[in-house]
Amino acid sequence: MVYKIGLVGKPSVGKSSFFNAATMNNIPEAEYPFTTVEPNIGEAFVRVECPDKQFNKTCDPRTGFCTDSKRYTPVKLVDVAGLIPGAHKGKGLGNKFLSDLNEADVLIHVVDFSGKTDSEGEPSENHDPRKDIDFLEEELDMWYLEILEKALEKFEKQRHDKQKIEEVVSEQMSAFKTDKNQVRQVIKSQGLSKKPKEWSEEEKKSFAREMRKRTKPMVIAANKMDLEEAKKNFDEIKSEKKYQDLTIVPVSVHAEKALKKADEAGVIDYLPGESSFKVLENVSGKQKQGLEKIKEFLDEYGGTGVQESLEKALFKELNLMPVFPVGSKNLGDEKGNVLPDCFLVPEKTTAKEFAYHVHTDLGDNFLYANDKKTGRRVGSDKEVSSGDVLEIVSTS
Ligand SMILES: Nc1nc2c(ncn2[C@@H]2O[C@H](COP(=O)(O)OP(=O)(O)O)[C@@H](O)[C@H]2O)c(=O)[nH]1
Ligand SMILES: [Mg+2]
Repeated sequence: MVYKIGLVGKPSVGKSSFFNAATMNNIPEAEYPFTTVEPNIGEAFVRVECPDKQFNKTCDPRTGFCTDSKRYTPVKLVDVAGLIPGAHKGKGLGNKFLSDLNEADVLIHVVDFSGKTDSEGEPSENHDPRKDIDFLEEELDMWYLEILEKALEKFEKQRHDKQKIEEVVSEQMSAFKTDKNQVRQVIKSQGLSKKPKEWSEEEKKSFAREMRKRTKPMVIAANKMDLEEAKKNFDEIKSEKKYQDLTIVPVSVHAEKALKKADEAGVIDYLPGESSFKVLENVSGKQKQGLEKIKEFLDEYGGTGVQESLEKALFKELNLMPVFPVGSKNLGDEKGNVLPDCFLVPEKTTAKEFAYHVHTDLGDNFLYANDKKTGRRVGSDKEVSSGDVLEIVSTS
């Protein structure tokens, strides 16, 4: 499966620009709301360490690409329509937004840290980015709350063959990919009574909030960090207790785009996500100045933040790890391609579950796996590790 990352946020924060920079497509970007009406789905990449070097080989990726053992592995990126306050009531493109959102495994909330756009995405000065961070969370929480209330109504109306509260709620919230165990855990963690009738408004809210946190993991892309005003906001918010638990990445989508364009034009050598680039041609004037500014930015933040946002979403928020399935001969498939595939799998995936990720038949007929790095046999229940190279041996 290819994971899907949803780009969310109010209009004019740079979602489409981010999408373009990460996918290098060209769709409209502008300073007016709702440029993006249909969700745009594109391919972006996350970097993982490729094991080819350890085997003294060069890999032949079936998808994505690999440079110097940095394997760029595909993910889907969705540029979701801009969200404005009240979306859960269907304001703006609210309902459409919410249904697109359901399809994303993880979100990147793009926030304009420069404060130059107001809550609705119109030009402004000194807008507080905290408001945007808070509003998106609240908007999502309200949406979860509404669904919870429907579930509570259903629960109270039951007559015969009563379902448990966690069953009713998890069914109602199935679009969030939850289950009754998770719902039960959340009820417990919030210290809620066994009788939902007794839940106060506050308790319902805290339940909704906790469910949202667990089912919609999120990275905050603090965008427009190339603008003077953004730095102060960033430093302040980063050190505030209220925002400590959030994953906030400093980003300049403009810098990423400029570097990719200069790389394409052969002016510089730049690999997405790197903290530096090499100038290849004699540059002068405006271009030189522009590149110098970007260099300063990279020196300060260690990258443009675009790549880091994608990678934090998958590796920090979703806790995924790369595992490489190979055939029996020379780390290749039947055509002789070396390390052709890279799968991203959740933590605690067992060898047999991994086999199912690769192919249902391999899972059904699983015997054991060979760990190509250690030469050891791996049993079905053994958990795989990040960077494993596994040959799956099956009966068929
Ligand atoms: N300074 C600066 N401006 C940016 C950056 N990213 C996007 N913008 C500008 O913000 C405006 C809105 O961008 P757009 O991608 O259309 O936002 P969307 O409505 O969220 O999709 C455009 O004028 C972009 O050029 C950035 O990294 N730095
Ligand atoms: Mg847009």
